[in-house]
Amino acid sequence: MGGALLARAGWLPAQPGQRFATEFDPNTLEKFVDSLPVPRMATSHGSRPDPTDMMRRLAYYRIAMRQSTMQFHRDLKPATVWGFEGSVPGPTFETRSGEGILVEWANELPARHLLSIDHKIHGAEPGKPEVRAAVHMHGAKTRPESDGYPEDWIVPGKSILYHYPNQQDASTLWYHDHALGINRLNVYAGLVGMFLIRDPYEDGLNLPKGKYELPLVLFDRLFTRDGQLLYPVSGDPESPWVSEVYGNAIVANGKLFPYLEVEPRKYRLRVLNASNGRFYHLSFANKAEFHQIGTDQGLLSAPLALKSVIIAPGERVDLIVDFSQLRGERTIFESDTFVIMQFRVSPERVADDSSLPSSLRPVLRISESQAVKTRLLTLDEIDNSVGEPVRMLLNNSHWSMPITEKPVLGSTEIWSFMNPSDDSHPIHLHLVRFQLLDRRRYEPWLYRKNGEIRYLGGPMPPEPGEAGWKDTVRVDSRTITRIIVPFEGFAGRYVWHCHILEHEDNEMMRPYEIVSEREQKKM
Ligand SMILES: [Cu+2]
Repeated sequence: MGGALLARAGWLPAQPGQRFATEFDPNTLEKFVDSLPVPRMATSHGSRPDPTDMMRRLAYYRIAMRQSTMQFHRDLKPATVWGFEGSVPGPTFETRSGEGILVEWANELPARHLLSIDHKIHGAEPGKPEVRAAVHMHGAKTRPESDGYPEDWIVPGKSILYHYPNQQDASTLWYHDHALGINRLNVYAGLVGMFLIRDPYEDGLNLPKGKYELPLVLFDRLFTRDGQLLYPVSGDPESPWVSEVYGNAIVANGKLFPYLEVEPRKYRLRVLNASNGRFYHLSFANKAEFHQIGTDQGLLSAPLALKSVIIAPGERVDLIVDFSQLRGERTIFESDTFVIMQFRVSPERVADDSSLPSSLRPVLRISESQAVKTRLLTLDEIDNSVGEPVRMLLNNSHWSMPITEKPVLGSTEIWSFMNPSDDSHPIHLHLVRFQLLDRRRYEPWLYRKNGEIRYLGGPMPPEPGEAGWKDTVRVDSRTITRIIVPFEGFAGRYVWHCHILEHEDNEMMRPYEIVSEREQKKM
């Protein structure tokens, strides 16, 4: 793994040059005094006609983005946050595959932003409304007009109705802001929530459910002495953008160092990395084994026994943790040197009628021969004269340049991401699910000099926990990472981007367009 990935996961200190606000050290707080909150479930407000079939009606939800206050810890003053329904994380949606829903996203935020906007960043130029929001359902197969395209932002006082058809397998999706040029700030302020899709196949596996199934939304933050969110800025007031943000504490479901009382039995933890830039290397302090059963887009073919798991921003891991061997004990869930939370296992024996089946859901590997096209796409960091990053690009292209990636609806392509940088970039494609083919180390300097690709070793297969359906993939430092993507769903304009939000906001995002076969013939 590259040094930057290790730094993100917490093995190494943050890189020099980043202004690391050390105003307040959350480690001075007493740990395990707040119980882990579980976000409330989103509730529908009746039904509305299905926009694709007026004879049918769909459950209708209205979710407002609001400023509110919340306590991240018993001994911290309430912080001003922006949350869906005022809560961070927002309410969890629980939906069924094949049963579409409608969500009216309402921007009820104040007119002034909570954090410092960089008006030199594309999309956030002077004259643009300061507060804008676009809600993207990460991992959802939606029509382009419901995808939360970064330019489809709405201002306070406005709302927009999105349709989620849920024509996809059971999976752990999440929703968050995606407004062009300020998405990193809106998400940091708290605009994240979880969205679960269930289906009969998954129901039949008898996995832990009800109070034994928990979302675990993780993000890191910095705080001021009085408990407010602190978003670091560069030394230049004209362009406050910083290339990466690392908090000095990890927040779980909205609390610092929470605890959870559990029974000695199996639990299902649906873990989301909603951090702006930090990677986690999750494990239990007592080295307890757990099982990974799913990834971004649903179940793996079989449970995977692990003692630790890496999760990059935007990714999800679905875990089964069996506390039956830990009756009466306490164990800490951590990411290297960072304490996340404590589990307190009750001493009384309990019956556990849930299962951890030996096989889960078949994941048919897509053969490379099915790909009709291979695209080589570079991940680029543009530095200033003193080597500080000033911008990130995909394929050396700015957001506003003409669309160059136009896959045909129903076709399969291989996208090869070439990453010459020292950073690992988690790349996310909207609309589609894909499979990771391999990563291969290569010689970046030679490529820069004369365009020659010289590999430094053979292809590395996906890690077993990445061998399911993905929508976000780590393109590790100095590798060419290849994914195979069936472009299924809808024609239209979507985006692909790095999920390090500081990168995404500063142009490490590009539109792509899925064209129908008919349009393709005209081209
Ligand atoms: Cu990136």
